[in-house]
Amino acid sequence: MDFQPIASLLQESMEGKKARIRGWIYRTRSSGGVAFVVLRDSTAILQCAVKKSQVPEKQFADAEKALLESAVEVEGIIKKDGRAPGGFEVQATSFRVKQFAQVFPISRDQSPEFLLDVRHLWIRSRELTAAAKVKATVLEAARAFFKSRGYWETTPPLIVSGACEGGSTLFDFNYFGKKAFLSQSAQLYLEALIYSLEKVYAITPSFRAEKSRTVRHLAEYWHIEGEEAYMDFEGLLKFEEELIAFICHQVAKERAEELKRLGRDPSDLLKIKPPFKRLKYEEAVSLLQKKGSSVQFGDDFGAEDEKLLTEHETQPLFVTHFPKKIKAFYMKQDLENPELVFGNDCLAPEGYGEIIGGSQREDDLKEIERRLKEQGSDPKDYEWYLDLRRFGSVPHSGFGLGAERLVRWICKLEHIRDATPFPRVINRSYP
Ligand code: NSS
Repeated sequence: MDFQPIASLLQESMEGKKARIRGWIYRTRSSGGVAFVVLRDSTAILQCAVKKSQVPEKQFADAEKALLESAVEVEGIIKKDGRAPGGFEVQATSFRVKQFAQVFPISRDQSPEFLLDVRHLWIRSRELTAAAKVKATVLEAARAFFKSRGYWETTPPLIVSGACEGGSTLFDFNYFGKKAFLSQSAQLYLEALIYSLEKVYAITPSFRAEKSRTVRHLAEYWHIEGEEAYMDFEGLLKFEEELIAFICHQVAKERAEELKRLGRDPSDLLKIKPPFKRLKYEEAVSLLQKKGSSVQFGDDFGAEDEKLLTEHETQPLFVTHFPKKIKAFYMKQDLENPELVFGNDCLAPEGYGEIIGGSQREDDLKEIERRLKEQGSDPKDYEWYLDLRRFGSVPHSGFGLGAERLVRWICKLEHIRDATPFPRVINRSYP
């Protein structure tokens, strides 16, 4: 008989059937000749009642002795039991310990810093496991959505020679004696790829030397980026909202258990529905001022502003038409109002804030050279990128979605670090 996933045993029809499971000890206690050992596998937890009279003597002694996280194989009969977690238990006929674990360093009420030091063990927790499964489904759904729209998945480089999002958050390193950087965004490379593939996306790590500690910044995060030839700003916003809605629906359908464990009602996600509300930057500034923010036209929104804008919303919303001065050189200017650009942020509701940054791209060579100079960059550093405007330039648009930002909102996580197994934040690269 093969080992069975625990989740497959937690149903009425299994009552009285034989079970063979393996996992790790999640909880354990013994009383009056019975060891109650709760086992955890990747799917669920299940209590095993190991009775002294039902198993060989040595196995009972092992069941009493084995500590948390010991690796165990159990055979027995499934019984309904209202007192057991999940409503079922296994009455063991065999209990084999594969490895006796040492005393597990994690117990209740430990500090966040300590839990980060033992992150390699803490990722076994049920909450982090649930968030990891949601993230896997988010990535799978994103790929499925791009595929349904005829996009090609591509593999842009992570070692790069220039900035995409400005120099202040670049990590540099010695690359065969020359300075090189870790990529902040695949955008410029995706732009190069549209001339052959037209619709492209990439899911890659992006790196940002974020010098402050916040609940929504990582130094290394997974970036879901798309770029499409001939797509205008309107088409871009539609694509973004449909992508977000599709991902939310897939996660609600496939990960309902995990969402509930994390405190998210899956029906919240099923209600996410385009079109999302749109606010021009200027309107957003007045709204914020009315709500008491000190933000002025020309300021970038901080986390607090985004919270004010979204805390009472249940749907994501777009902020569009930002002032040129606060946005990257590659965003196309609004010809009706040349101080503004066709850029957008998509903000998650309930106070979570920005999850996407996107824009229609400037496709005119002269204009983009001018913008580079304005922001203090030397167009010579972007020669290859400018070639894209010399040879067959067409209107195009694209965006970047932060996977952990999205997972944070979907899973209602307090801190973005729990949307990734080994978070990289300021001063931490261990474990
Ligand atoms: O800087 S962005 O707003 N835009 C870009 O990088 C574009 N070059 C993307 C593109 O058009 N292809 O970042 C995009 C998203 C942003 O909305 C966040 O969701 C996420 O990337 N992001 C981050 N997530 C986690 N940690 C940090 N530090 C972070 N920075 C951005």
